Amino acid sequence: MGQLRVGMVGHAFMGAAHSQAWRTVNHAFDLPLSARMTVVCGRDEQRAAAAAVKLGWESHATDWRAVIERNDLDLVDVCTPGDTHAEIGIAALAAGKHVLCEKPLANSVAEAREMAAAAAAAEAHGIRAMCGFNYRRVPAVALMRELVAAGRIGEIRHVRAVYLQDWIVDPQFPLVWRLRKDVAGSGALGDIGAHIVDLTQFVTGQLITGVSALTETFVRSRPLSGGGSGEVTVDDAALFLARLDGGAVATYEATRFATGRKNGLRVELNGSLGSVAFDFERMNELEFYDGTLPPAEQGFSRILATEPEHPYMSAWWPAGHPIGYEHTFTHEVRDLVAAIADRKAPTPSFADALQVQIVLDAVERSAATATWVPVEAELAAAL
Ligand code: SOE
Repeated sequence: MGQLRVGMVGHAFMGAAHSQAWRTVNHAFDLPLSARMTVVCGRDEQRAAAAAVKLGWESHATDWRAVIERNDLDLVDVCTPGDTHAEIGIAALAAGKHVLCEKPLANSVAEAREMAAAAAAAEAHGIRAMCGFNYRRVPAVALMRELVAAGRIGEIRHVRAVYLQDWIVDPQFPLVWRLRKDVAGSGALGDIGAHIVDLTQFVTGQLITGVSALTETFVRSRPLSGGGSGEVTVDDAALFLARLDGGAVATYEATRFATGRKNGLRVELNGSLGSVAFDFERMNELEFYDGTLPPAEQGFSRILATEPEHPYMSAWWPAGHPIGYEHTFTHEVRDLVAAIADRKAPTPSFADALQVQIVLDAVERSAATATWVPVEAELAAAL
Protein backbone atom coordinates (compact mmCIF):
# COMPACT_ATOMS: atom_id res chain seq x y z
CA MET A 1 0.00 0.00 0.00
CA GLY A 2 1.31 3.45 -0.93
CA GLN A 3 1.57 6.30 1.53
CA LEU A 4 -0.09 9.70 1.40
CA ARG A 5 2.10 11.94 3.55
CA VAL A 6 0.05 14.78 5.02
CA GLY A 7 1.03 18.13 6.48
CA MET A 8 -1.69 20.15 8.24
CA VAL A 9 -1.56 23.90 8.78
CA GLY A 10 -3.69 25.03 11.71
CA HIS A 11 -4.67 22.90 14.71
CA ALA A 12 -7.72 24.49 16.36
CA PHE A 13 -11.30 23.17 16.02
CA MET A 14 -11.02 22.22 12.35
CA GLY A 15 -7.47 20.96 12.79
CA ALA A 16 -8.68 18.67 15.55
CA ALA A 17 -11.58 17.42 13.41
CA HIS A 18 -9.31 16.80 10.42
CA SER A 19 -6.71 15.07 12.63
CA GLN A 20 -9.38 12.65 13.83
CA ALA A 21 -10.20 11.96 10.19
CA TRP A 22 -6.58 11.31 9.17
CA ARG A 23 -6.13 9.04 12.23
CA THR A 24 -9.17 6.89 11.41
CA VAL A 25 -9.63 6.89 7.63
CA ASN A 26 -7.48 3.82 6.95
CA HIS A 27 -8.95 1.95 9.91
CA ALA A 28 -12.50 2.47 8.67
CA PHE A 29 -12.06 2.22 4.91
CA ASP A 30 -9.97 -0.04 2.66
CA LEU A 31 -7.97 2.41 0.57
CA PRO A 32 -4.96 1.97 -1.77
CA LEU A 33 -3.15 4.79 0.05
CA SER A 34 -2.36 5.00 3.75
CA ALA A 35 -2.48 8.48 5.30
CA ARG A 36 0.71 9.34 7.18
CA MET A 37 0.31 12.24 9.62
CA THR A 38 3.76 13.69 9.02
CA VAL A 39 3.65 17.25 10.39
CA VAL A 40 1.29 19.76 11.97
CA CYS A 41 2.10 23.45 11.62
CA GLY A 42 1.13 26.31 13.90
CA ARG A 43 2.41 29.79 14.64
CA ASP A 44 3.35 29.04 18.24
CA GLU A 45 6.12 26.47 18.82
CA GLN A 46 4.87 25.19 22.16
CA ARG A 47 1.24 24.94 21.08
CA ALA A 48 2.19 23.24 17.82
CA ALA A 49 4.34 20.74 19.72
CA ALA A 50 1.47 20.02 22.11
CA ALA A 51 -0.95 19.67 19.19
CA ALA A 52 1.34 17.15 17.49
CA VAL A 53 1.25 14.96 20.60
CA LYS A 54 -2.44 15.39 21.31
CA LEU A 55 -3.69 15.05 17.73
CA GLY A 56 -1.28 12.31 16.59
CA TRP A 57 1.18 14.02 14.24
CA GLU A 58 4.77 12.72 13.86
CA SER A 59 6.28 16.18 14.12
CA HIS A 60 5.44 19.87 14.35
CA ALA A 61 6.58 23.07 12.63
CA THR A 62 5.94 26.81 12.80
CA ASP A 63 6.76 27.92 9.23
CA TRP A 64 4.09 26.88 6.72
CA ARG A 65 6.21 28.10 3.81
CA ALA A 66 8.91 25.61 4.73
CA VAL A 67 6.33 22.87 5.30
CA ILE A 68 4.80 23.12 1.82
CA GLU A 69 8.26 22.85 0.22
CA ARG A 70 9.16 19.61 2.05
CA ASN A 71 9.77 16.67 -0.28
CA ASP A 72 8.42 14.25 2.32
CA LEU A 73 4.86 15.57 1.94
CA ASP A 74 2.22 14.75 -0.69
CA LEU A 75 -0.75 16.75 0.61
CA VAL A 76 -1.31 19.98 2.55
CA ASP A 77 -4.46 20.26 4.67
CA VAL A 78 -5.38 23.93 5.24
CA CYS A 79 -7.21 24.37 8.55
CA THR A 80 -6.47 28.04 9.18
CA PRO A 81 -8.80 31.06 9.28
CA GLY A 82 -9.95 32.27 5.86
CA ASP A 83 -7.44 35.10 5.45
CA THR A 84 -4.62 32.61 4.77
CA HIS A 85 -6.47 30.02 2.64
CA ALA A 86 -5.45 31.57 -0.69
CA GLU A 87 -1.79 32.19 0.16
CA ILE A 88 -1.23 28.73 1.62
CA GLY A 89 -3.42 26.82 -0.83
CA ILE A 90 -1.94 28.41 -3.96
CA ALA A 91 1.64 28.00 -2.72
CA ALA A 92 1.02 24.35 -1.81
CA LEU A 93 -0.46 23.60 -5.25
CA ALA A 94 2.52 25.34 -6.90
CA ALA A 95 4.81 23.15 -4.78
CA GLY A 96 3.11 20.09 -6.28
CA LYS A 97 1.07 19.17 -3.21
CA HIS A 98 -2.54 17.98 -3.22
CA VAL A 99 -4.67 20.39 -1.13
CA LEU A 100 -7.65 20.02 1.18
CA CYS A 101 -8.86 23.48 2.19
CA GLU A 102 -11.49 24.24 4.84
CA LYS A 103 -14.59 26.21 3.92
CA PRO A 104 -15.29 28.83 2.89
CA LEU A 105 -12.60 28.59 0.22
CA ALA A 106 -11.48 32.19 0.66
CA ASN A 107 -12.43 35.60 2.04
CA SER A 108 -13.32 37.07 -1.36
CA VAL A 109 -14.36 36.08 -4.87
CA ALA A 110 -11.05 37.39 -6.20
CA GLU A 111 -9.06 35.11 -3.90
CA ALA A 112 -11.37 32.17 -4.66
CA ARG A 113 -10.89 32.73 -8.40
CA GLU A 114 -7.12 32.65 -7.94
CA MET A 115 -7.39 29.41 -5.97
CA ALA A 116 -9.67 27.80 -8.54
CA ALA A 117 -7.27 28.82 -11.34
CA ALA A 118 -4.30 27.42 -9.42
CA ALA A 119 -6.19 24.16 -8.83
CA ALA A 120 -7.10 23.88 -12.52
CA ALA A 121 -3.46 24.39 -13.50
CA ALA A 122 -2.28 21.85 -10.94
CA GLU A 123 -4.95 19.36 -12.08
CA ALA A 124 -3.10 19.12 -15.40
CA HIS A 125 -0.20 17.63 -13.45
CA GLY A 126 -2.36 15.20 -11.48
CA ILE A 127 -2.46 17.41 -8.38
CA ARG A 128 -5.89 17.32 -6.69
CA ALA A 129 -7.74 19.94 -4.64
CA MET A 130 -10.91 19.68 -2.53
CA CYS A 131 -12.82 22.15 -0.34
CA GLY A 132 -14.01 20.87 3.04
CA PHE A 133 -17.80 21.13 2.90
CA ASN A 134 -18.09 18.17 5.27
CA TYR A 135 -21.89 18.10 5.64
CA ARG A 136 -22.11 16.60 2.12
CA ARG A 137 -20.62 13.52 3.77
CA VAL A 138 -23.41 12.96 6.30
CA PRO A 139 -24.96 9.65 5.18
CA ALA A 140 -28.49 11.05 5.53
CA VAL A 141 -27.54 14.04 3.35
CA ALA A 142 -25.99 11.80 0.71
CA LEU A 143 -29.21 9.72 0.85
CA MET A 144 -31.24 12.94 0.42
CA ARG A 145 -29.32 13.66 -2.79
CA GLU A 146 -29.91 10.09 -4.02
CA LEU A 147 -33.68 10.32 -3.41
CA VAL A 148 -33.89 13.68 -5.22
CA ALA A 149 -31.76 12.44 -8.14
CA ALA A 150 -34.02 9.37 -8.42
CA GLY A 151 -37.02 11.70 -8.78
CA ARG A 152 -38.68 10.50 -5.57
CA ILE A 153 -39.90 14.01 -4.70
CA GLY A 154 -40.48 15.11 -8.30
CA GLU A 155 -39.93 18.71 -9.38
CA ILE A 156 -38.44 20.71 -6.52
CA ARG A 157 -40.60 23.74 -5.68
CA HIS A 158 -39.17 24.90 -2.33
CA VAL A 159 -35.75 24.78 -0.72
CA ARG A 160 -35.74 25.83 2.93
CA ALA A 161 -32.41 25.95 4.77
CA VAL A 162 -31.31 27.31 8.14
CA TYR A 163 -28.09 27.08 10.09
CA LEU A 164 -28.71 28.25 13.65
CA GLN A 165 -26.08 28.77 16.35
CA ASP A 166 -26.04 30.85 19.53
CA TRP A 167 -22.46 30.93 20.75
CA ILE A 168 -22.12 34.74 20.67
CA VAL A 169 -25.53 35.75 22.08
CA ASP A 170 -23.71 37.06 25.20
CA PRO A 171 -22.46 40.60 24.41
CA GLN A 172 -19.48 39.88 26.69
CA PHE A 173 -18.26 37.10 24.38
CA PRO A 174 -14.88 38.39 23.21
CA LEU A 175 -13.96 39.68 19.77
CA VAL A 176 -12.54 36.45 18.34
CA TRP A 177 -11.18 36.07 14.81
CA ARG A 178 -14.53 34.83 13.43
CA LEU A 179 -15.97 38.28 14.26
CA ARG A 180 -13.34 40.21 12.29
CA LYS A 181 -13.83 40.76 8.55
CA ASP A 182 -10.08 41.13 7.89
CA VAL A 183 -9.55 37.56 9.18
CA ALA A 184 -12.83 35.70 8.59
CA GLY A 185 -14.07 37.53 5.48
CA SER A 186 -17.65 37.57 6.77
CA GLY A 187 -19.58 36.38 9.81
CA ALA A 188 -22.41 33.86 9.99
CA LEU A 189 -22.77 34.18 6.21
CA GLY A 190 -19.41 32.71 5.26
CA ASP A 191 -18.89 30.51 8.30
CA ILE A 192 -22.22 28.66 8.41
CA GLY A 193 -24.18 30.18 5.52
CA ALA A 194 -21.58 28.73 3.15
CA HIS A 195 -22.52 25.26 4.40
CA ILE A 196 -26.22 25.59 3.57
CA VAL A 197 -25.47 27.16 0.20
CA ASP A 198 -23.21 24.24 -0.73
CA LEU A 199 -25.42 21.58 0.85
CA THR A 200 -28.64 22.72 -0.86
CA GLN A 201 -26.94 22.92 -4.25
CA PHE A 202 -25.46 19.46 -3.60
CA VAL A 203 -28.74 17.73 -2.68
CA THR A 204 -30.86 19.45 -5.35
CA GLY A 205 -28.32 19.37 -8.18
CA GLN A 206 -29.39 22.97 -8.85
CA LEU A 207 -27.35 26.18 -8.64
CA ILE A 208 -28.44 29.48 -7.10
CA THR A 209 -29.01 32.06 -9.85
CA GLY A 210 -29.99 35.11 -7.80
CA VAL A 211 -30.58 36.35 -4.24
CA SER A 212 -32.29 39.06 -2.25
CA ALA A 213 -30.78 39.48 1.20
CA LEU A 214 -30.51 41.25 4.49
CA THR A 215 -27.79 41.00 7.09
CA GLU A 216 -27.64 42.27 10.66
CA THR A 217 -25.01 42.79 13.32
CA PHE A 218 -26.77 42.83 16.68
CA VAL A 219 -23.71 43.42 18.91
CA ARG A 220 -21.28 45.84 17.30
CA SER A 221 -18.60 46.08 19.98
CA ARG A 222 -17.08 43.29 22.03
CA PRO A 223 -14.37 42.93 24.72
CA LEU A 224 -10.81 42.41 23.54
CA SER A 225 -8.80 39.68 25.31
CA GLY A 226 -6.13 42.26 26.22
CA GLY A 227 -8.66 44.72 27.66
CA GLY A 228 -10.82 47.39 26.09
CA SER A 229 -13.23 46.65 23.28
CA GLY A 230 -13.18 46.29 19.51
CA GLU A 231 -15.61 46.65 16.62
CA VAL A 232 -17.44 43.63 15.23
CA THR A 233 -16.95 44.00 11.46
CA VAL A 234 -19.00 41.04 10.22
CA ASP A 235 -22.64 39.96 10.09
CA ASP A 236 -24.22 38.19 13.07
CA ALA A 237 -27.06 36.99 10.86
CA ALA A 238 -27.71 36.68 7.12
CA LEU A 239 -31.13 35.94 5.65
CA PHE A 240 -31.81 35.64 1.95
CA LEU A 241 -34.26 34.52 -0.70
CA ALA A 242 -32.95 32.74 -3.78
CA ARG A 243 -33.92 31.22 -7.09
CA LEU A 244 -32.25 28.03 -8.31
CA ASP A 245 -31.63 27.15 -11.96
CA GLY A 246 -33.98 24.18 -11.90
CA GLY A 247 -36.93 26.41 -10.97
CA ALA A 248 -36.98 26.04 -7.18
CA VAL A 249 -37.42 29.05 -4.90
CA ALA A 250 -35.47 29.11 -1.65
CA THR A 251 -35.12 30.71 1.77
CA TYR A 252 -31.86 30.74 3.72
CA GLU A 253 -31.08 31.82 7.29
CA ALA A 254 -27.65 31.74 8.90
CA THR A 255 -27.37 33.20 12.37
CA ARG A 256 -25.30 33.03 15.53
CA PHE A 257 -28.14 34.56 17.59
CA ALA A 258 -30.69 31.73 17.55
CA THR A 259 -30.67 31.44 21.33
CA GLY A 260 -30.80 27.77 22.32
CA ARG A 261 -29.89 26.41 18.90
CA LYS A 262 -26.33 25.01 19.16
CA ASN A 263 -25.67 23.71 15.66
CA GLY A 264 -29.08 23.63 14.05
CA LEU A 265 -28.47 22.91 10.38
CA ARG A 266 -31.81 22.03 8.76
CA VAL A 267 -32.77 21.57 5.13
CA GLU A 268 -36.22 20.74 3.73
CA LEU A 269 -37.09 20.23 0.08
CA ASN A 270 -40.71 20.26 -1.08
CA GLY A 271 -41.38 18.71 -4.48
CA SER A 272 -44.29 17.87 -6.74
CA LEU A 273 -44.31 14.25 -5.53
CA GLY A 274 -43.04 14.55 -1.99
CA SER A 275 -40.62 16.12 0.49
CA VAL A 276 -37.39 15.34 2.30
CA ALA A 277 -36.14 17.01 5.47
CA PHE A 278 -32.82 16.82 7.34
CA ASP A 279 -31.91 18.15 10.82
CA PHE A 280 -28.22 17.91 11.77
CA GLU A 281 -29.15 17.71 15.45
CA ARG A 282 -30.69 14.34 14.44
CA MET A 283 -27.99 13.65 11.85
CA ASN A 284 -28.60 9.89 11.44
CA GLU A 285 -32.20 10.42 10.32
CA LEU A 286 -33.94 11.66 7.20
CA GLU A 287 -37.63 12.52 6.97
CA PHE A 288 -39.27 11.45 3.73
CA TYR A 289 -42.83 12.21 2.60
CA ASP A 290 -43.92 10.08 -0.36
CA GLY A 291 -46.83 11.82 -2.00
CA THR A 292 -47.31 8.94 -4.45
CA LEU A 293 -48.62 6.61 -1.72
CA PRO A 294 -52.37 6.09 -1.30
CA PRO A 295 -53.66 9.08 0.70
CA ALA A 296 -54.46 6.92 3.70
CA GLU A 297 -50.80 5.87 3.91
CA GLN A 298 -49.17 9.26 3.37
CA GLY A 299 -47.08 10.88 6.10
CA PHE A 300 -43.50 11.82 6.90
CA SER A 301 -41.50 8.66 7.51
CA ARG A 302 -38.28 8.69 9.54
CA ILE A 303 -35.50 6.88 7.73
CA LEU A 304 -32.73 5.82 10.09
CA ALA A 305 -29.76 6.18 7.75
CA THR A 306 -27.57 3.55 9.43
CA GLU A 307 -28.08 0.59 7.10
CA PRO A 308 -25.00 -0.74 5.27
CA GLU A 309 -26.78 0.30 2.07
CA HIS A 310 -26.64 3.95 3.16
CA PRO A 311 -23.62 5.98 1.98
CA TYR A 312 -20.43 5.34 4.00
CA MET A 313 -22.28 3.25 6.64
CA SER A 314 -20.90 -0.15 5.61
CA ALA A 315 -17.59 1.01 7.05
CA TRP A 316 -18.96 1.48 10.54
CA TRP A 317 -21.36 -0.37 12.81
CA PRO A 318 -24.41 -2.63 12.39
CA ALA A 319 -27.73 -0.94 11.55
CA GLY A 320 -29.12 1.21 14.34
CA HIS A 321 -25.72 2.35 15.64
CA PRO A 322 -25.47 6.09 14.84
CA ILE A 323 -22.36 7.97 13.84
CA GLY A 324 -21.34 11.56 14.66
CA TYR A 325 -20.07 14.91 13.43
CA GLU A 326 -16.47 13.70 13.37
CA HIS A 327 -17.32 10.86 10.98
CA THR A 328 -18.20 13.38 8.26
CA PHE A 329 -14.55 14.46 8.19
CA THR A 330 -13.40 10.85 7.96
CA HIS A 331 -15.76 10.43 4.98
CA GLU A 332 -14.36 13.64 3.48
CA VAL A 333 -10.73 12.49 3.60
CA ARG A 334 -11.81 9.00 2.50
CA ASP A 335 -13.26 10.48 -0.70
CA LEU A 336 -10.19 12.66 -1.20
CA VAL A 337 -7.74 9.77 -0.73
CA ALA A 338 -9.77 7.58 -3.09
CA ALA A 339 -9.86 10.33 -5.73
CA ILE A 340 -6.09 10.81 -5.49
CA ALA A 341 -5.51 7.06 -5.77
CA ASP A 342 -7.91 6.80 -8.72
CA ARG A 343 -6.37 9.88 -10.38
CA LYS A 344 -9.78 11.57 -10.38
CA ALA A 345 -10.90 15.08 -9.44
CA PRO A 346 -12.41 15.14 -5.93
CA THR A 347 -15.59 17.09 -5.14
CA PRO A 348 -16.35 19.70 -4.09
CA SER A 349 -13.62 21.17 -6.25
CA PHE A 350 -12.18 24.63 -5.81
CA ALA A 351 -14.41 25.61 -8.77
CA ASP A 352 -17.46 24.36 -6.83
CA ALA A 353 -16.28 26.33 -3.81
CA LEU A 354 -15.72 29.43 -5.98
CA GLN A 355 -19.36 29.25 -7.02
CA VAL A 356 -20.36 29.23 -3.33
CA GLN A 357 -18.08 32.24 -2.78
CA ILE A 358 -19.85 34.06 -5.65
CA VAL A 359 -23.21 33.38 -3.96
CA LEU A 360 -21.89 34.71 -0.63
CA ASP A 361 -20.65 37.84 -2.38
CA ALA A 362 -24.03 38.30 -4.08
CA VAL A 363 -25.74 38.05 -0.69
CA GLU A 364 -23.46 40.75 0.74
CA ARG A 365 -24.02 43.02 -2.27
CA SER A 366 -27.76 42.50 -2.15
CA ALA A 367 -27.89 43.24 1.59
CA ALA A 368 -25.96 46.45 0.98
CA THR A 369 -28.27 47.65 -1.79
CA ALA A 370 -31.62 45.85 -1.30
CA THR A 371 -34.74 47.94 -1.77
CA TRP A 372 -36.41 47.82 1.59
CA VAL A 373 -40.09 48.81 1.54
CA PRO A 374 -40.99 50.32 4.91
CA VAL A 375 -44.32 49.29 6.47
CA GLU A 376 -46.18 52.42 7.46
CA ALA A 377 -46.81 52.46 11.22
CA GLU A 378 -50.49 53.31 10.78
CA LEU A 379 -51.80 51.00 13.52
CA ALA A 380 -48.91 51.35 15.97
CA ALA A 381 -50.87 53.69 18.25
CA ALA A 382 -53.82 51.28 18.39
CA LEU A 383 -51.73 48.19 19.31
C1 SOE B 1 -18.65 27.73 13.53
O1 SOE B 1 -18.68 27.78 14.92
C2 SOE B 1 -18.37 26.30 13.09
O2 SOE B 1 -17.23 25.83 13.76
C3 SOE B 1 -18.10 26.27 11.60
O3 SOE B 1 -16.91 26.98 11.30
C4 SOE B 1 -17.98 24.84 11.12
O4 SOE B 1 -17.79 24.79 9.70
C5 SOE B 1 -19.25 24.09 11.50
O5 SOE B 1 -19.17 22.73 11.07
C6 SOE B 1 -19.46 24.13 13.00
O6 SOE B 1 -19.51 25.52 13.43
